[in-house]
Amino acid sequence: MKKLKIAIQKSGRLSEKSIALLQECDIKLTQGKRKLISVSDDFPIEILFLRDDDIPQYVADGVADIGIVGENEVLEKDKETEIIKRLGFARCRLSLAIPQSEEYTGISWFKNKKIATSYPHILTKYLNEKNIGSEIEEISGSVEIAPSIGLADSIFDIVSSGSTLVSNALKEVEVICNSEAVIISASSLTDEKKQILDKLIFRIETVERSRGNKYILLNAPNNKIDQIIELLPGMKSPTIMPLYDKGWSSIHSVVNEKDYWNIVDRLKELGAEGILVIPIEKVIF
Ligand code: PRT
Ligand code: ZN
Repeated sequence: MKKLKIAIQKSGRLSEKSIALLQECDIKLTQGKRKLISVSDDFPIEILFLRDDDIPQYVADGVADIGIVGENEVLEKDKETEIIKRLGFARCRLSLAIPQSEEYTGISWFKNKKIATSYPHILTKYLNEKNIGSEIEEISGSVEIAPSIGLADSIFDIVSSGSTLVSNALKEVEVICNSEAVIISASSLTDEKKQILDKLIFRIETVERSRGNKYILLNAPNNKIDQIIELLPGMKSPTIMPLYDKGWSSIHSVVNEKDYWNIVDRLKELGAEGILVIPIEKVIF
């Protein structure tokens, strides 16, 4: 059987979460991440560990069928690939920043200014749209020090918490785009590979849905069941079973972590007893 080749970052901000996601999908890797290629025994997938900058090109060329990469790299490299799934991690933004001592007068501030960046393509596109003529100084790392060493007047770079800007006496003045980890795919895959990809996406969506969900069991007086099930809609509807003790029932349902404590407080007020909350491994619809 053909294998789906998936490119992930070899080492960096995306690699651990990419591997963790595959593991949560029960795709077990048989070789360490130091190896260039890894094969999973129980799922027809082959993993290529690459630099994130190279992933869009490898996917566009068909060397890899899909890849997990930051959206910023997808936009910058602008290759023939398609974003097929957003993954919600490695969130950041690409912003223009200027020295804190400068007064910002709007986007025209950048006219005839030198901007240091590792993302010249995204920046050029943006400046052209705004009709601003600036000089772009392409550098591959430590962009944030460019103004202080006199290499540029300002920068265009990735911002997450903003602390790198602050510690370099810079301020963020324009957010050009947002980014998160995404799965990209080549525009045409064989039917066989598409089927494996569909299975992988189904597993990822199952993992996403299962996150934060807990199984809850409790005993409740029968006259409070209606009010209790309003709090516990469950996946379809809660299971209710009579207890040996007349007038009492056992209720089973699913709750989400984020409103869990509020629900437990309300359940206690309604007379629920013996509340058990159990982790859920997977929720499959
Ligand atoms: O070696 P390789 O080329 O594979 O890795 P890399 O060094 O190019 O990339 P890496 O691992 O640093 O980042 C991979 C991806 O993570 C990026 O392409 C983004 O999609 C995403 N990401 C999320 C980030 C950040 N957050 C981030 N904060 N990438 C970089 N940063 C850097 C940024 O360059 C700046 O220097 O962190 C600094 C800003 O962070 P704050 O929190 O101080 O604002
Ligand atoms: Zn990189």
